[in-house]
Amino acid sequence: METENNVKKVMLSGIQPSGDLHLGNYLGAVKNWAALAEEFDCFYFMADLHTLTVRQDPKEFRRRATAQLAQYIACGLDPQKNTLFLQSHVHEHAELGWILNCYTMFGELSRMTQFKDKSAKNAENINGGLFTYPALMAADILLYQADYVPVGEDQRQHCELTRDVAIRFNNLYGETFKVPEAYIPKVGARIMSLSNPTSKMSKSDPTGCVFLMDTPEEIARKFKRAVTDSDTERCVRFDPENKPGVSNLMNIYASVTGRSFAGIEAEFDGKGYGTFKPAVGDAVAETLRPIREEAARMIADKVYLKDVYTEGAQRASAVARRTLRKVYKKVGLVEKPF
Ligand code: ATP
Ligand code: LTN
Repeated sequence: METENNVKKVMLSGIQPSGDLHLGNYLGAVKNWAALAEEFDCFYFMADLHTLTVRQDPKEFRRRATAQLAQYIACGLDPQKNTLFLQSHVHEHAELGWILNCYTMFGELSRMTQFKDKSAKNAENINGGLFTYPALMAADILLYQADYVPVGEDQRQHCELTRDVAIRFNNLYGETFKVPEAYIPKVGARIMSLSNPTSKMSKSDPTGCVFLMDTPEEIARKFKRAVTDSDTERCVRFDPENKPGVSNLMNIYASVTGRSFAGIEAEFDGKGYGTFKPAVGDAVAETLRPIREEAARMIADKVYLKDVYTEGAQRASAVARRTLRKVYKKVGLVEKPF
């Protein structure tokens, strides 16, 4: 039996296979996950049930889910050290998701900015799932009694709602869920689109997006074309308010090279945007090259990927089942006989 002191804290996160992974997903999320495996008990999944809130082409959707798994592994997530799985393979997510829907308020859901953004973008399909999405996300997290949820800045609001739901449930029924915390990096937490630096780089808006599977040539082209600012000084200086384009590129450069903003300003002092943009492109292409090559190798090996997600779902389900059983008991559902 493990004692209280030697049990590792739990990390958990997921990304929707709603498009191919991009630089924002990598710098804001996945890159930071790999380093956590020794210290924490880590669960990472493809949030495929969440992706159904927006209409998908079934064939393409299926391809992306396992391609994303290959990209997780290529980004350094060792399947021996991390539990990697598809959300839809662990039925406890949908089950607890329903129950938590009944403990999440209409007013709370109405305030979510992701819901507002996505309903503005998909005005013809504002479905119930899009609205109640955060209750399923709370279930994803609470099933594993997660301590920390490593995500980018845009997911902070959903993590806060998860905490509120957990606290509400615990107050009603006694200690059931661990109340989790968002774990947000300082640099890279919000990468903006290269073509529109005031909106975030996002899978569902591929313009201005650098994908992990882009070739070095594509990456170079995208950075050369990156929108910079129309200020007159044209120098490389971090000032997100007045120079959003250059500041975004600096954030990216800092994230891939580990340099400070002051160091970057010194490096490009007097050199202007024409030198800076290709330098950022080169640094990004070199960072992504090994990831792209390894992911491509794994995407071709379907048997291997299936072994990984089968084992991952089995391990995840064993943990999720325990929490769900506890919840059934607390709310008064009859214990499952199997
Ligand atoms: P979608 O367009 O489907 O909403 P997305 O590209 O916004 O997708 P998500 O699946 O919502 O990506 O996010 C996956 C993870 O990547 C989350 O932890 C999120 O915070 C992080 N992330 C997404 N976009 C960025 C970004 N531009 N900068 C930093 N982190 C990001
Ligand atoms: N909502 C997240 C994806 C997501 C998630 C989660 C992240 C679904 N379930 C649980 C962390 C923990 C997004 O859109 N990025």
